[in-house]
Amino acid sequence: RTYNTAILGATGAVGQEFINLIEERNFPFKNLKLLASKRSAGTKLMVKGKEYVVEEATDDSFKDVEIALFAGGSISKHFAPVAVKAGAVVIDNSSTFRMDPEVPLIVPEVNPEAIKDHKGIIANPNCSTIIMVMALKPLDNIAKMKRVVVSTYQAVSGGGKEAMEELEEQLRAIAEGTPIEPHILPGASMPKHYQIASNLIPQIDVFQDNLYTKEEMKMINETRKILSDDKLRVTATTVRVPVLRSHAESVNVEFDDAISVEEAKKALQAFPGVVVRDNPDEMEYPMPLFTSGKDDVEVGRIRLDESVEYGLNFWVCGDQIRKGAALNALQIAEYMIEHDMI
Ligand code: 11C
Repeated sequence: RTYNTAILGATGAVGQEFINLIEERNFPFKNLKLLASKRSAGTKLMVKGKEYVVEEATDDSFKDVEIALFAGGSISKHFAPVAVKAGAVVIDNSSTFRMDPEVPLIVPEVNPEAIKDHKGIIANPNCSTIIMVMALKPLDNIAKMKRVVVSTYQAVSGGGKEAMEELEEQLRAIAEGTPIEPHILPGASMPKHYQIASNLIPQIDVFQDNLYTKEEMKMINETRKILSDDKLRVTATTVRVPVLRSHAESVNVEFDDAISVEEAKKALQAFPGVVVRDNPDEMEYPMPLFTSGKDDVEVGRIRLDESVEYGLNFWVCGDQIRKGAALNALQIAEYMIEHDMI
């Protein structure tokens, strides 16, 4: 069977990836509605060889829609309840509902069992959280985790299409020797902007009272919710790097029990959506260069943390727009279709 589907935020980086993926994966849509804010309405987009005109999202847009894929942003807050009321299942990539106890927060390979508790909205986690939990879950399955320390190296795509364009402009300006005037990163609405080309920015999203950034707190809180483990200790430092669309993360995990590098590799390799690329003798390890535009998350540099009793270090890379956003959301919809949940 096929499903009336809507994509809200169709013109952004995640929206465009939704379109690429529904074509690539043959997603069973019947009628397709491409929706966006007033600013982008009227844009023409091709899907499976057919031209669609992006419509302005209104309270009437979701009539007869069965699956609503929301690309993210503040627009979700108003339209998610509207779409649910109209009878749609909403898979929402914004941070609005993620920590709501009534809303499942899902990575389909990790906690699909939580989907059944949904009341219309299912939240897609933050990109850096998804990529990390894809590697944590198979390890937690074999040795109980007690503490995670993560430092991220996040691509500019997390800041949207404009941030990607800003990096490309700045790289051109450096090559041509022309002046650079940053205007997007670390955040378009922030009072100051910093150059990203040839630089690192240790601020993603706004600072909180505890001096962590909101991105860091998302990694901490969302990881606990997805793994259903309130006691798991997580600490994070999140950094923007001059990479276009694949996040990388250095992760240190402490366990209650012993775990060997071989056991970890075996568990990671067997986990769907994870590829182990780890061969120091051949200088083989994950890099954004390999994971950009790809579905799988790659893990490497797996080694014991010799400073603690039971600990591992590893390095994980994953495409921010695919597994970190649109692919994970679409996989949630596919899972629900497969299990007669829609
Ligand atoms: C970034 N993680 O890399 C952010 C983007 O909560 O979905 C996604 C923000 C979110 O800037």
